[in-house]
Amino acid sequence: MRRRYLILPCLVMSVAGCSSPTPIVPSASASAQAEDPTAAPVLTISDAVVQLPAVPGRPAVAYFVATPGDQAKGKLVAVHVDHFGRAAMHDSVMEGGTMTMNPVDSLPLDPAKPLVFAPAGLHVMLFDSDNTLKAGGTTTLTLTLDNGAKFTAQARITPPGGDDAMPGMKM
Ligand SMILES: [Cu+2]
Repeated sequence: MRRRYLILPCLVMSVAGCSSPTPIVPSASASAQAEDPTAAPVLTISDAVVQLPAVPGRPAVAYFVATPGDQAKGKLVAVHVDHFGRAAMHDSVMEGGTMTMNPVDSLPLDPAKPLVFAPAGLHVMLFDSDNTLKAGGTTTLTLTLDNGAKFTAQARITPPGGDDAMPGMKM
């Protein structure tokens, strides 16, 4: 049952040369060949969106849905979005009528429960933009699990306020 845990970091590393010795796990390459390439992915990302800030220099925010596959285990520990220097997972909670945000270090994967990042809930704050992204474009969202496995998706860039926002419209 630990197969997938061992294989995915190997795939990620293959760019840098997976043929290098892996003394920690001698059976890793054999298991990789036995892996069914049509097997359901551990994590499927959908509805990925990066919402640009209303005020330049303020953080952007990313939303998406990450659906764990039947074999999923471990934790989501990091999110990266291309063109941003730093990303942080947050959760929004109501406290005394005020919405506040708490940092989230990790989220356990549960096959029965999609991780929904959406307004007023879980979200990803994006800092240190290189200011090249424009509404209507796309960028790459990367999720990293605690075992080092990475999953990517293309995220749509939306204007401040999301798809419904029109130029000059106050949200
Ligand atoms: Cu936040």
